[in-house]
Amino acid sequence: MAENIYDNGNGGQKTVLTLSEFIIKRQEDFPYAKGELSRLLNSIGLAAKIVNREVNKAGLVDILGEHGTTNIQGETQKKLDVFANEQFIDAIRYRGECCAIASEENDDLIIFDEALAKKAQYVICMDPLDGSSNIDVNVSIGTIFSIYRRKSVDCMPTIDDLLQPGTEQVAAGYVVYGTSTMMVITTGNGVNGFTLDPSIGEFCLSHPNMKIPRTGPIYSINQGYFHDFVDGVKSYVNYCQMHDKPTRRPYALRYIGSLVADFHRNMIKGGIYIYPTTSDSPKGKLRLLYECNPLAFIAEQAGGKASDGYKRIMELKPESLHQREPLFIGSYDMVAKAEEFLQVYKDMEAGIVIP
Ligand code: P6P
Repeated sequence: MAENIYDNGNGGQKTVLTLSEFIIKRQEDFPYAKGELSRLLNSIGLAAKIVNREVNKAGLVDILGEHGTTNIQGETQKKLDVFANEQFIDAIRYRGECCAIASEENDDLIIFDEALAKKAQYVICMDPLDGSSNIDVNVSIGTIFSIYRRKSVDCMPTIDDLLQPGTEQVAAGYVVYGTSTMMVITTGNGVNGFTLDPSIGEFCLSHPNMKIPRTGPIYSINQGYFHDFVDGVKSYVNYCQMHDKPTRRPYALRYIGSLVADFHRNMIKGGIYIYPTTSDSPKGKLRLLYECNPLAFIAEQAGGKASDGYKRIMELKPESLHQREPLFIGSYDMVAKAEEFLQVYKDMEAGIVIP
C-alpha cells in the first residue's frame, strides 16, 4: 500500500503524522489556548494507549469479569471499566489542564485539588469504557469524551461547569478498541482519525478530514425492543425494511450493542444509529453529557446530524450529570428522514391534520 505522504509545511515530507504532531500543527484551531488543549488531548491519547494494552490482554490476565460494584446507573462495573476510569482520571489530572471530570463511572463530579482546580481552564465529560458488557465476549468497545472551557472563574469548579449544552464543546472524541485501535477527534474544525501503531506506540493520522456519507445502507437499533418503540420509530424502522431500489432499501440491520463500534462503522460506511425511548428507558438509555454530545459534535463536524428525534441534541440544556436522552445519529439525510416520521405522529397526536 502506498505510504501516506503528508506535507509537514516545511517543504519536507513525512510518511506519518502522529497525534501529538497533528495537535501541535493544528494549534491555530484554538487561538485562545496556549497549548493547554493540546496537552489535554495528548493526555487522553496516553491513557487510551494504556487502556488499549489491557483491553488487548483481557482474557489473559485477571481483568475480565465484574468488579463487584455498581455505578449510578445501577450497572455492574467490570474490572476493566474501573481500570479505564482510573487511567483517564490520572492521566488528565497530572497534565494540570482540567479542573473537573464528569464520568459515567462516578456518581458525583470529580473535582481536582484546589491548587490545580483554580488555575485549570477545562472540564471533561467522559465514558471511559462504553459497551463494557461486550468485554468478556471479545467485542469492540470504546471510550467517549467531551472537553469544555470552564465557566467558573477564580473559584473551585461547580457542576454548572459541566452542565453546558453540547454547542459549547471545544473538543470531543472517541477511541474504538477494535481490530485496530483508533482515536477520532474534532476541535471544531473537521474530524480526523488516528490509528494506533503498536510498533511505535503512537496514534498516527490514518483518516484525515473524515466525512460521513449523506446517506448509507445501514440502520442500527435494538430490533428486540420493537414493540416498545413509539409509533414514529416503528414506522421509520418499517421504512428501513421496505424494498425500494432507488433509496437502496431495505437497509442492512447492523447492531453490535457497543455504541462507539456502531457509530464508527456508520461514520465510515454511512448509516443511522438509534436508541429511542423504551418502556425500560423512558428517557432513552444513552447519557447526554458523555455519550450523545461528544458523538453529536463529531457527527456534525463530519457532515452528519444528531437529534433526540425532534431537536438538535447539542442544543439541549443538561439538568444533571447522568441525564439520559433518546439518540438519532449518523448520516444527515437518514436522521432527517427519521425525524420526519416522528414529526408526523407528533402532529397527529396534537390534532394537526396534514392537508
Ligand atoms: P441495549 C452499552 O451499554 C450501551 O450504552 C451502548 O454502547 C450500546 O449501543 C447500548 O448500550 C446497547 O443497549 O439495550 O441494546 O443492550
